[in-house]
Amino acid sequence: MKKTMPKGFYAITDEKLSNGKDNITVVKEMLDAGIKILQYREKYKSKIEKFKECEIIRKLVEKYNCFFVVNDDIDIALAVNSDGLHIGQTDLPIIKAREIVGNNMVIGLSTSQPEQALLAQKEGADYIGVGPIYQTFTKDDAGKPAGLEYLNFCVKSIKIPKVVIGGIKLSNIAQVCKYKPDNICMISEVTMSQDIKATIAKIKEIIDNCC
Ligand code: 3NM
Repeated sequence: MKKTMPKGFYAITDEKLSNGKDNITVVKEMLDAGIKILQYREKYKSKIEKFKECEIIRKLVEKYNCFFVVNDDIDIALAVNSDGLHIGQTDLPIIKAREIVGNNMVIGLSTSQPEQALLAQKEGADYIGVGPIYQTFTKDDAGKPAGLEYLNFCVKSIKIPKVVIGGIKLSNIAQVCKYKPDNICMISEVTMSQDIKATIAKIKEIIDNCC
């Protein structure tokens, strides 16, 4: 059965921005901080390295009852039986991805324009990524911010859950919260923080009242 993705803070890995720590160490800290959704996102490792990390993470998330999403690699998502797959505009179309993973896996698609969001919904995505809201240097090809205007469009016109991302920090999270998105992602604010547990506690305090 397809699991329902919880609302609230949506955590994502980024080893390059983890103060020298490896993905597994960061994931453990995030899980200890009580995250309920985790996306494994790793742009600089081989398939086998990513698969091995995902196998370890699969077991860890199980213990913490955390929803697990694999970014980009549809084969790894299937191999470790993740709860979700997150893809981008240059990956397989949603319809093809759905044919491959079946109906039991949540599929999310990154979008930054109204036409992309409308198409994602039409083609059966389970949620859309909405971003980048602000400028970010975490994603190489993030492009110019889509901004709060795009978030406003999605909140008003798109029925499937909206997962906001891109340049979101503790300092600007309140602006994003006003739109009541389903989920909020922050990568560098969390992975680069000296105390991941304390940072996530602060984030959850704010987000739990808005998502
Ligand atoms: N996707 P940070 S922006 C992975 O707009 C990713 O689809 C984006 O990292 C999108 O929280 C982004 O450090 C990077 O800005 C977000």
